[in-house]
Amino acid sequence: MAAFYSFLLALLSLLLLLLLPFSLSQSNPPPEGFNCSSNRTIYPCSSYALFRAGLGISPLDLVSVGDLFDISRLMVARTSNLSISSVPREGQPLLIPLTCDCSSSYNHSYSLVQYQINAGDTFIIVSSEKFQNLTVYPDVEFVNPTLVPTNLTIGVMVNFPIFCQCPNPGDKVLGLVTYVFRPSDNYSSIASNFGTDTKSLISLNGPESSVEAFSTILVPMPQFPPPLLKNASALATSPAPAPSSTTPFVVEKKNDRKGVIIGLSVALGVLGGLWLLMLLLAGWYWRWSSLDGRKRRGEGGGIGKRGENRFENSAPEMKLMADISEWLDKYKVFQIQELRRATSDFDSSSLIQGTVYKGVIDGEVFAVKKMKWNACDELKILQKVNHTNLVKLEGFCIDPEAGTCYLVYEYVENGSLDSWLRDPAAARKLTWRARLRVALDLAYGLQYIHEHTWPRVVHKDIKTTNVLLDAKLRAKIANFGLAKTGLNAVTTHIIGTQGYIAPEYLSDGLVTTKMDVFAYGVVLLELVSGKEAVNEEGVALWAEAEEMQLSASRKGVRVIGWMDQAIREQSCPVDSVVSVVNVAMACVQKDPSKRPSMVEVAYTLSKADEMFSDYSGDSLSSADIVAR
Ligand SMILES: *[C@@H]1O[C@H](CO)[C@@H](O)[C@H](O)[C@H]1NC(C)=O
Ligand SMILES: *[C@@H]1O[C@H](CO)[C@@H](O)[C@H](O)[C@H]1NC(C)=O
Ligand SMILES: CC(=O)N[C@H]1CO[C@H](CO)[C@@H](O)[C@@H]1O
Repeated sequence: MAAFYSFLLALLSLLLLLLLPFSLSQSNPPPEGFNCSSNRTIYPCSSYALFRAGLGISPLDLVSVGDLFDISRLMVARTSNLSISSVPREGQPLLIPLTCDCSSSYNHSYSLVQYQINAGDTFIIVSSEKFQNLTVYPDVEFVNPTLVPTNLTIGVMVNFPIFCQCPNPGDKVLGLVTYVFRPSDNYSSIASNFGTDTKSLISLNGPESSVEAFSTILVPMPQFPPPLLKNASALATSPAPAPSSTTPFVVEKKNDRKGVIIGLSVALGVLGGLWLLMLLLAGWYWRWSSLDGRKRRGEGGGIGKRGENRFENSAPEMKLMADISEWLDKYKVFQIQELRRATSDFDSSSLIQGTVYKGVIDGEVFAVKKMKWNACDELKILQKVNHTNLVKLEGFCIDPEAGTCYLVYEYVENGSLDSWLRDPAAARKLTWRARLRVALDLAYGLQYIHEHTWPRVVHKDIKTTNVLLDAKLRAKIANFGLAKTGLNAVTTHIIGTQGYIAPEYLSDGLVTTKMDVFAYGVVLLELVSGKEAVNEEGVALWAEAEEMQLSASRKGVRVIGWMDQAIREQSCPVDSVVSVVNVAMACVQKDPSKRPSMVEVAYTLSKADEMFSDYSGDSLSSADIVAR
């Protein structure tokens, strides 16, 4: 009998062993995190996380905490009941606003935060130390299926799924706070810290005895600020300005344009403020839809393979309550009436292009871009950047009734580079010297966002339609609408999309600064050739250029035919043109690691520019180019 049982046991173990690999390979939901629950409010919703400033290696000052969660210092200050200039003490509780969404593929609710991997980072270190256990690594692996956790490349963007949950429809709460239960905590102290009761904690999280140290629990927040933060603000250290080494504005020189608007005082109602924060945060989704030729080239789709896009389909329809009439951080908040007056009620005579209108306010000209409210995501990026070669955002306006949002930019007189290159008369005015300057301006602008912002900003949509020329034909990069957020949806196979998009992004959805370098290389090729990034047959310019370089060695006459007629007519130094083509070809290499950084590009091009100064007047000839 005993022999029979042991036989049975052995059989069972064998079965188990055989089955195990199958059960492991199935994508079961990760063990942690909160399940989406059918009786919750429709996702997404506004939620919060309690973060403690400066614990271990996690950030201390408001700017760095904001950077970690991809929100502004102002938002962190607002939801943490602190003044914007305050410096939190170590361990001070901060309330981080999140947009909580349900992923139907995992049946878990998360707020995805993008994080760029630095040296020494692992999923475990970042989730347990930087994000203080607000998420755990199995879930991180789960939402980043294409990344190998043991082989993370520095600079790669990773989604960290911060745990969160939406309240039940009937609950009278402002939101649920994701709270990491510390060994010294108990339900009654947490309840009194958030102005709630232990009963609600038990019903949300089960009995206190079942909660393990450093696991996450949900705490309802019936009022703002919760008692915890009322006390905390009293303890906050004096209003010394945030240390400048951590602000993203250190490198560039501030120019005192009269349009620069600095205002700090904010008089938002608390509720209105929270709604605005939610609004600004919730824009994972937005896509740029004006000013460009994407429609013309069928470029609308893009690539939908990446983890972050799983959450992009459920655009929230939130009612906007904010009636904002004061200054918000660095930006002027415009009134809708003001913008209507400025643009003759958005009359077609004021239309510049797409949904961008020219508006005159107090004698100063602005460009006003009209978009759906969730498009305001661009604000988040733009408030981190300030450079002469980037189009400057001056302010914004939210029209809650229409659900629209307006971004107000400096007006850049001479329109897009694209329109200059396509019009033969204009292209002639854009001399080689001017083109070289444009190339340098763009290189400086990109170098700035790649090297001097943290986390690094990747523009993701560099192309000639997003390059604007000012009165002196100096270039400025516009449209940060796609920056750091994903493209969406399905059209992977449209050839036209490949015009500016780096191969590794197409195949793996990799977002790094090197994808901007690639697109920049294409812009250089356009500057030299005057051609579009994709021709009528759908062949990418960079592919054509590669071919041209090959045929050049076989003495093809095509090289000269390939150059822009408008600059061929003018005399210009051959060396300078050739070095720009060389830089362009280096930028469009298929292997991203072989592409130069924008620092190197800017250096090389400035040499080409110097070459121009020494230029004595040799004109370009076919023999010269073919010989090289
Ligand atoms: C996160 O949890 C681990 C235990 O799982 C703990 O050792 C660590 O200190 C926690 N991190 C923070 C920042 O509290
Ligand atoms: C790690 O990643 C790099 C680049 O992504 C790749 O070349 C290398 O083969 C990978 N190594 C392992 C052990 O997977
Ligand atoms: C800086 C700030 O917003 N402080 C507020 C914190 O909360 C208390 C109580 O509601 C307010 O009186 C403070 O003004």
